[in-house]
Amino acid sequence: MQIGIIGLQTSGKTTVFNALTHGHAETSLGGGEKDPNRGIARVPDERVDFLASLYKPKKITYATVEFTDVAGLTKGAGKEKGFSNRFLGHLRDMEALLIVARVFQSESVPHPEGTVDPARDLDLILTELILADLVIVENRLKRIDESYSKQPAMRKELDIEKKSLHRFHEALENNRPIISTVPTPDEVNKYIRPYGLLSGKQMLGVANLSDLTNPQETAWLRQLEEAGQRWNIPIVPMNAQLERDLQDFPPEEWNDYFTASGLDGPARGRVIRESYRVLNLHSFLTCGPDEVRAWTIPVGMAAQQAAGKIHSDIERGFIRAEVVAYHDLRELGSMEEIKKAGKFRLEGKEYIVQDGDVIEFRFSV
Ligand SMILES: Nc1nc2c(ncn2[C@@H]2O[C@H](COP(=O)(O)OP(=O)(O)OP(=O)(O)O)[C@@H](O)[C@H]2O)c(=O)[nH]1
Ligand SMILES: [Mg+2]
Repeated sequence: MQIGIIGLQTSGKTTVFNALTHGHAETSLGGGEKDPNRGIARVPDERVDFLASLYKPKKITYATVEFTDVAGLTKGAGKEKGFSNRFLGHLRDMEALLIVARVFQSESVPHPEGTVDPARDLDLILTELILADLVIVENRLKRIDESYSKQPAMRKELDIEKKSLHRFHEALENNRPIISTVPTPDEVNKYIRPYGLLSGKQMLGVANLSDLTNPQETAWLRQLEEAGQRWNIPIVPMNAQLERDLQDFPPEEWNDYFTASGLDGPARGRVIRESYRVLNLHSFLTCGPDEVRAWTIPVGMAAQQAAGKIHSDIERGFIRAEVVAYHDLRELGSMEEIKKAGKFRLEGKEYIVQDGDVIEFRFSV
């Protein structure tokens, strides 16, 4: 599961990337196409922490999300020929986009639009994505019409594709992203990903701010949140620079810094959890003396398929799942107490796994 970080130049994409992945990628003052930074972020999970305190396992494994920090977008880049192939290539395989909008003010960091205005920037980014997608969709529609005579055997498939692309086109012409048409998984796999249609990806926004005790920044944040509502993009406020810098200090010392900038605490966990939510993912847990682990699955996945995340043998030889709800375990404190209280469930292969289920799979091969 991969998330691409995009935004205008100097919005703080690399700083956000570093804060999320504990990275040390070089930040800049804008300009130039660089190679993307890639990194893994651990999903903070108090359920894993609690299970680890019970089992004292040899190994603790959290769920992860992979972030890719791509070079900055510029105004006008989505028009006519669209984004560069390099830029699109880096983003094609991403399942979602994390859009960074700049709320912080800084004399020493030039803003590509001359002034700070994150709501305008979000509109600008969405407009560029929509324009770039329009170019791609229109070209593809032209090609399809040519293909009818060249590949008559493909007619049925081309008809299906054309119908989807027309739906996308209508949204784009009305200045709406493709994601607003609620694309089917088939449309994502056959058209949105291979053609690199960026507005067809799930989106999440980060408001990169420095000081919410400053009324000007608070006002900009409000405007950005309103713009986010119009585009249906959730916005998470984050002081990325501070979070990046505090990583080298013990968490006990963090509080005062966040309070001073008008925030409750780090946003890292929330950004990662929101990423999970927009991607429609959640976790089930396994535990024992060897390992306590969170496993990422799509919401709605049945027990047998979920077992396949651990090993294909367990999926094939699936007998049943022994399931304990995390909150029951937390309340009762141990597996023995769970058994006494009868909170232990046996579930079959069709059972829809819930977020935080603690599972032991029974299987035979
Ligand atoms: N004052 C202040 N400076 C920040 C903040 N976030 C980032 N910066 C600075 O802004 C500059 C740009 O940050 P980057 O993270 O490199 O921005 P970017 O979006 O990756 O820039 P490009 O990759 O060039 O498009 C750097 O000098 C950062 O140190 C912040 O919250 N406050
Ligand atoms: Mg950068």
